[in-house]
Amino acid sequence: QEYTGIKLKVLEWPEKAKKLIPSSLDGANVYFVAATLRPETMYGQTCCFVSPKIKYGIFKATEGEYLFLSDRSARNLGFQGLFPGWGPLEKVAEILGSEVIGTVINAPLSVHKTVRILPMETVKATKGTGVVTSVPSDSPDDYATVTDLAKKADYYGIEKSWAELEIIPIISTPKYGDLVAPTLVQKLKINSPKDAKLPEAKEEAYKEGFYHGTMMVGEHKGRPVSEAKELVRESLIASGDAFAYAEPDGQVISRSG
Ligand code: ZZB
Repeated sequence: QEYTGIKLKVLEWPEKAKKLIPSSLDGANVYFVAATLRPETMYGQTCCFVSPKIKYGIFKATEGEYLFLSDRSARNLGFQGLFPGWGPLEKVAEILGSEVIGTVINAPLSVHKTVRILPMETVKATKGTGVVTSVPSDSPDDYATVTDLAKKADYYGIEKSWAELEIIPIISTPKYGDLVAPTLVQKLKINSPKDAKLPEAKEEAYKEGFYHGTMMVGEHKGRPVSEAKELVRESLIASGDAFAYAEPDGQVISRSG
């Protein structure tokens, strides 16, 4: 799997996390790295998810630049020739997802520039970076999760407003209109982030978005998603806001990728 690793820069840590960040990181930039297959949807980010139960690390990427992701992905990244050295990135801190809930971050390209880290219980430790940026307009899982977070904000220990950023239409489709994910979630009567119909909704949203979607915002407004996808990815990589991230998938990884 070839993912795009989106870098969401930390603007402010919550109090509980501050104690866990080594002082050697004072003045350095730390980025949450979210693995996505849909770079063209980055305009619609409203938050970014971690699993409260997964143990993450902060890893040194280059001088003054650190990445927040799962151990497994840091190991993979170390062998992809993106950063100096060869081998797993150096870990400088270890933090549980639950301890970074509420972190204020910058979401590249997003209409909502400043968003929060929020909890998602269905994040898999074995996929991507364990960090998932949330696009509720086009991802049924994300829509089901933000809806649930807003409904049970107290239970999740968050402020309701963090989960209630406006969901902006970014891709238009013939079948499901301008808000593919909310439309599908309603149509399939999905009412929880653990609903068994979510994989079906995800599959359908992927297909409709890719084959029939048109961009409604950004530099490629009016272009088919199938063309915009690669263009958005390239410009995110060129601006330093993202990098290519290959999932090993059992196969040998070469240095050139
Ligand atoms: C933003 C986004 C916007 C995504 C969208 C999807 C959609 P796949 O196909 O199964 O590989 N994801 C990434 N890592 C994880 C994880 N560890 N646990 C759970 N979900 C994860 O899924 C890749 C997508 O699943 C990624 O792309 C990410 O969410 C999420 F509009 O990033 B995506 C119809 C989907 N739309």
